[in-house]
Amino acid sequence: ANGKIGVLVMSYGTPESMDGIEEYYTHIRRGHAPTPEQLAELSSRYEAIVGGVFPLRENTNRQVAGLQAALDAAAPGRYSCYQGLKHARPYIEDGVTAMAADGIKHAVGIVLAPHYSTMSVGSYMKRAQEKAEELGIQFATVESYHTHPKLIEALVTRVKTAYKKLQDVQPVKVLFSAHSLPVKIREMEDPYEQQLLETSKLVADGAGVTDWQFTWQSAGRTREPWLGPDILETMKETAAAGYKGVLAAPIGFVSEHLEVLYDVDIEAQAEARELGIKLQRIEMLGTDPLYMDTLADSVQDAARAVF
Ligand code: FEC
Repeated sequence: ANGKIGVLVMSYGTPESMDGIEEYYTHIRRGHAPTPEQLAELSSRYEAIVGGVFPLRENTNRQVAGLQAALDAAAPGRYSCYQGLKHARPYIEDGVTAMAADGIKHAVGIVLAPHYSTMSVGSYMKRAQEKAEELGIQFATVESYHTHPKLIEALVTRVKTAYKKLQDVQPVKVLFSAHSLPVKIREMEDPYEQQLLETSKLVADGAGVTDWQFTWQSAGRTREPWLGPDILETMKETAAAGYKGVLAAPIGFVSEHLEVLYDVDIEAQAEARELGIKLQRIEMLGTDPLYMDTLADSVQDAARAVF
């Protein structure tokens, strides 16, 4: 047996190449292959983003390495990180299998997304726990870390920095955003919306911002209703109300990937030009030491509570 505590670091996952988009999209759609039109549309979004075609993979690798370093600094030799992706290889189950192969008996799961929803973090954890149980690993979970003081501090700094870049345009409204989910989460007493509002308020207060709103982004392309208003709609209303600038703060995400580089930097930016207002986005957390410490603290708290 291996006395170390395994840490399953989970993230959304991204295709490995343009050829891998179909398999990835089929996995997201729970085994239903996309139509040629849907596939072409998603491929064109990946082609359009800057910073490499699939930046999420490298970003996740760096975050996992950063968390390992933060844990090594806090508790030398005690933790060993493994990666598990929701929709791409290495899948969540692959990560748990790798831990078992190394003789790990105790593990903590954490997702690179600060807010809990049964449809997001909850579904990662369900898969991880099922595999862990099958392989005889005792598994503890970090459900959310959306109010961790270091996470808030890192976001406050980012909002302040981006706000300064909008000095020449007034008035400015801060738009906090996160990935939309189907409206049906409201019937499940899901904490997602409440947690996102908590983070937004703490960051706004910390940055001394009074003019802010929470809005959704990146809603799925399905027929069921998704949580709104969408950021593009909110931008229209904001411009109509006389604002000259918006500061986009996608606090539901921690990395630069399609939902930020396309949905905000390309789509929302085009909308801003159309509306004649200025849009500035905060920098994503990436491997900010404050974020790495947030993850390391959360992992250690979960391990202490259970093992
Ligand atoms: O850069 C990349 O390659 C991946 C970017 C990416 C992230 C991400 C995060 C979240 N999603 C969440 C929920 C849903 C639901 C559906 C859904 C669909 C997609 C599609 C792509 C995609 N998501 Fe995603 N998501 C990312 C990418 N997501 C591509 C498929 C095409 C499209 O609709 O745009 C709908 C599934 C269905 O059809 O049933 C629901 C949530 C997050 C944030 C939390 C997390 O990171 O896990 C929630 C990054």
